[in-house]
Amino acid sequence: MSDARVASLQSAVPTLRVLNDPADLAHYGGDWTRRWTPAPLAIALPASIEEVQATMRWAYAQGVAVVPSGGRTGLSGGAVAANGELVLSLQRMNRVLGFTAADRLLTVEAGIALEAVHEAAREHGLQYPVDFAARGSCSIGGNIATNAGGIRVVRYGNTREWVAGVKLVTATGELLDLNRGLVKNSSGYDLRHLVVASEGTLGVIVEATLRLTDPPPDTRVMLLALPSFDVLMEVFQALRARLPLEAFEFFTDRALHHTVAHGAQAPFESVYLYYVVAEFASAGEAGEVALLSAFEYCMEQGWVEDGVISHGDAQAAALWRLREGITESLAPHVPYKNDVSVRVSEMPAFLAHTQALLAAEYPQFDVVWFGHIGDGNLHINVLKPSDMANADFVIECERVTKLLAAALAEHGGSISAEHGIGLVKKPYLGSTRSAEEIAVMRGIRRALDPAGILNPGKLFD
Ligand code: 2HG
Ligand code: ZN
Repeated sequence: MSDARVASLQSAVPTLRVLNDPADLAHYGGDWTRRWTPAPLAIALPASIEEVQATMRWAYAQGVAVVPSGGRTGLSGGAVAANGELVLSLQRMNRVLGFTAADRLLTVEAGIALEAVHEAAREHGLQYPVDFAARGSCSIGGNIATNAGGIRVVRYGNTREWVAGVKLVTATGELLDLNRGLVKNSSGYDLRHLVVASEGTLGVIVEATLRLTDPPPDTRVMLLALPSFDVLMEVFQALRARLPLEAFEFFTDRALHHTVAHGAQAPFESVYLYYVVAEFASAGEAGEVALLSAFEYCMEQGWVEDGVISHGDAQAAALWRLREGITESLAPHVPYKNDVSVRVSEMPAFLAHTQALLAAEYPQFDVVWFGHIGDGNLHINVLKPSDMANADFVIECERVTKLLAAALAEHGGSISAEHGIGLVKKPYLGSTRSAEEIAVMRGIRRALDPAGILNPGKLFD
């Protein structure tokens, strides 16, 4: 049956590269969650918009479900194909298509890696400021499909702010050219923004036009060890008031434990409860004076237990590794991930509430907290005890997520800050969105994909 379908696809789109040997199905059918067993029908690797359109026309006519696929670095199961879907990988559509200096706009195919976008922007003396650790593997299409955030949101905002245009192939194979790089366009619904964070349920993103901006003149990185989260929030406000903040990230002693065990260099002789990695734009002597005086101010308040400011790129990179290496260092421990957000002002209360809750209910779990302070975004990774079976661990972690969802409802937060809902958080969407809102979302999905063939089962059923 599946062979007949693959043959039918191949004859409908003769130029399309189609893979279906077991190693490719396993490779393209999963993502970084590694929770579902990949079982796609086949993998389509189009090289042009026309091939994407022809593939969608075939899928629509045949009633075949399609999973749009980028770098598959997602952590919510949004790109998993475990039910005989056709994976439509944008991997071969990874070119830079053009740059216009007057607009400061870069047009790229959706399968291009985030890091390649950074490089292309640099070649024009500009920057694309969305950035995070998966930059080398993730694709811009996936970034848009999840409204990816990362480490510079406090200064530059999420991916959404930088998308000036999107080309989308619909479930029926039509091509929509949304917003076309315009700055002002008050001509009805902004469908481009609907596509951002749609997780592959409204169409296949094939091309994006991205805004670029000036890079900071020079940056310096600071690592601080702090005694408590309340102090950390004081430091955040004091530094933000005094310096041009580019990033303000935190992690706990447990996160440091894992990155050091994974090969990172311990920054200080002692271990402390909380750490901040902050980056600042710093130009010339005035920048240096402002940096030192802000640092001294924090010391004088008695907030800082230990601290260091980077001198040179190598040291800055080493300090960043302590934060950016966390996900990789946790991977061997089978982490169950939560990616939540509350208002920045609500973070201390939310953290105190949930830390106490988890310590009381789940003392056996190693829970690793880190994230993006300036964005109110906490990553809560629960690690599997080595003597616990995988299936039991997942059941326990779903309970943890239920506790978190209830706490988030109380604190006015969201069950997904930047990773998306996918399969992992689908049962908890209702803790963040009202029933009426979800009904509107379903209606929008039906309008764009009446047969429900695009990424079915993701976001909501
Ligand atoms: C990060 O901020 C990423 O490093 C990954 O969003 C978070 O691994 C995680 O839980
Ligand atoms: Zn993050």
